[in-house]
Amino acid sequence: MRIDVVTIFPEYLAPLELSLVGKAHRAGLLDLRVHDLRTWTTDRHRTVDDTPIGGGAGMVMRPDVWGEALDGLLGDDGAVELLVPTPSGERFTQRTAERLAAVPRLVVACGRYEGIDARVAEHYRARGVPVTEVSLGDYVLNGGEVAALVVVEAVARLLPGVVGNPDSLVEESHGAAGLLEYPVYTRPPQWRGHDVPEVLLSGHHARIARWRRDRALERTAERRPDLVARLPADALDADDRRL
Ligand code: 6GU
Repeated sequence: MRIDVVTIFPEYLAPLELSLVGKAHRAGLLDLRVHDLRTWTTDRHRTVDDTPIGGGAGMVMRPDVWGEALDGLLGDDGAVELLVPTPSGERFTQRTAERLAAVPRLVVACGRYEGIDARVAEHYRARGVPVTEVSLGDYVLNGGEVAALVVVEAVARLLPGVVGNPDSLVEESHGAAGLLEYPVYTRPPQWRGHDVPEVLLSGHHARIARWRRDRALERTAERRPDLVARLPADALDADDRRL
């Protein structure tokens, strides 16, 4: 998979060279390219923004500069999707990450200031490019760069070969079960007066699975009642309902 990220702060994306994503990049599992938007400016001051038409605070990113950048990167590749991080986007979830992991090419356009002129998304949609505006959650960041880090990491770890043991992807929070993950423990079995739950030391696999399921349900009900409400009708078995 190829991901191009366009930003006025390419250094912001440097952490993508670390850890699993960096390793995937070096191994050729992920073709990741970070571009400086100012490369596509033509004026002496390399201007990327201007005042909002209609008035108001802040600055808006100019469509002409973004147009030059995106024409080049999107080309006429029919298999590329444009992703625009913005607090006014649709919520970015594990389902979004799963969908994007199956797209051969992504271009992530990081806005700053009050955002990118709305005609940019409109223009590429009209040209047949799938455009998705995504938000991380209900709070405001200074620009799309942190969201680009989040999107690249969430998507890259789903690509074949990136996470060493693919079983790690099966039981995690926001996975297929629609529940948060159960609590996990390692050695030592006693630490500062806190014991690892007895059942986990029992070697009884069915009882361990039941205990983990109960804890996942309990935790989800407590912390994320919205997720319990959205479970499909057949998601709870007879044992689950005891809780
Ligand atoms: Cl994607 N961008 C910005 N600027 N702020 C956000 C966000 C994105 N998601 C939540 N807050």
